Amino acid sequence: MLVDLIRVPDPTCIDDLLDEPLGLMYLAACLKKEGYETRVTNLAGHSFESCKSEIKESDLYGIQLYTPTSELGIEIAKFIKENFPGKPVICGGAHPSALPESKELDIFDNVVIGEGERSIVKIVDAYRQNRRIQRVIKSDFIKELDSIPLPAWDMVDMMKFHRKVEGQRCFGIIGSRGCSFHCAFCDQAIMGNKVRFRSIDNIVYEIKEVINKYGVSRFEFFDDMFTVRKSRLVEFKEKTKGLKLSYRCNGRTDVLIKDVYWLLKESGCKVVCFGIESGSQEILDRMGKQNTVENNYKAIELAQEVGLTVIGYFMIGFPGETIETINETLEFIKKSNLDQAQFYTFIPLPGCDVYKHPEKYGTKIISYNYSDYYLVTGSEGLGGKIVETDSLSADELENQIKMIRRFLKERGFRGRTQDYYKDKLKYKQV
Ligand code: B12
Repeated sequence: MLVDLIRVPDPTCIDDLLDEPLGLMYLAACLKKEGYETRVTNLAGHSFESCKSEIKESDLYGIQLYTPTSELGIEIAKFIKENFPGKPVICGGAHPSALPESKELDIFDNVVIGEGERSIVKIVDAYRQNRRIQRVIKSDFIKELDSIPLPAWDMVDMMKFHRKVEGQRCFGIIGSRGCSFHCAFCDQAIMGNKVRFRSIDNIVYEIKEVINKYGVSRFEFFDDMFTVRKSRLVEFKEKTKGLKLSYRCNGRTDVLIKDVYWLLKESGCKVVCFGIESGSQEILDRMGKQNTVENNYKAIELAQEVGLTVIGYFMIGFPGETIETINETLEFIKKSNLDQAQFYTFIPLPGCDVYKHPEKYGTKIISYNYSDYYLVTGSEGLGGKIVETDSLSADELENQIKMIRRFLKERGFRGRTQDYYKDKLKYKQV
């Protein structure tokens, strides 16, 4: 039985080939382990028209849906149903995990909520044995992350993707799943709000496999909580000695322990990215960030003191945003010594609290056209026009984003998402 796992293209993305489809590669590894023939069809970089010819006959199709690409994914499912009649088509990923019962997903034979490693095997087993299985399957969070096989890198051309650390190709890796915070803009439908960690040994084993198979010792950690446990960082540093790692990770700015940043630095971290979001304490509180503007300043300073490059992520247009709060954010950028600032338009992604309860936040969702739910796109780096705040219309918010892009350009920041992989960006010499 051949299972085809499909990554949908994202035409709004500035670089659709930035990262390998890690989630699908995990699913492929699990299916292969159970003896199923598996293929990952990576449609990134294609238009809907050009991707059709890439889709080949198979016994079962699994499609990953993000919200802004869900419509395209549904079109691909229709294409498969028309061209390969009778073949089951199932879906999973962030969008169906948040809205599993939505009408537009009716075309799918099965919908998987959450981490798919166990569920996909259950579904494929059922089809192979001609057994009935419920349509919507809610996956349990996988407690023993070490029990999951390593991602099946051989299913895609790993060197085709563009993510770089210090100008050289890096591999995506995820050492923990879930986040214990409850930010109102975040969709936690897949990984949940309890953090589960892989053992450091298991992570180091993955790193060594990548080095041995691909000669690559550069990584991007996608974890939300990479920096929160100092003891793990100590162990990580010890166990990766001699591997000459270079990596990038996310950090939380309420970690104000200088040792932590030394540990990052000494284990090969070059860049740490903080979700700063706003220069306004009021907006941070409304977001439920459980963090302060003061911590944001301090953490940037601490990380830079040890020689890390610091990138800040910001969000514009969260409910409550006004010209004044935008100015506070710009003030923050002027005063802090960030190496790079990246701005995104706030989008109430299905699954996040603002999407579920817009009235609680005093905001209006003005579009339910999911193709417009992109955070940033195009040369102007604009986001979809999805919300308006009490004091700013969607058009006014867009004008503010344009103004911010000019501001960043004047300051020599690139400021658009994904610019960091370009060779041109000079990292600070340390
Ligand atoms: C790293 C990351 C990225 C990377 C690339 C991710 C990758 N490796 O492919 C980049 C920067 C490119 C990216 C881009 C975007 N991202 Co992003 N990203 C993340 C992040 C931080 C980790 C994702 C990851 O690699 N997880 C690890 C793997 C193992 O999980 P996974 O991919 O979700 O797959 C699992 C399940 O979803 C499920 N599954 C997935 N597909 C399928 C298919 C089937 C058939 C089945 C059964 C199961 C299944 O099983 C997998 C294994 O457990 C998450 C937040 C988070 N911490 O989870 C956001 C997140 C997934 N991203 C998000 C968004 C919105 C985007 C963008 C749409 C932004 C935009 N352009 O506007 C784009 C879309 C890209 C695209 N290709 O369409 C949202 C999704 C919300 C939503 N409702 O869509 C998230 C959840 C952030 C958030 N909390 O709000 N992202």
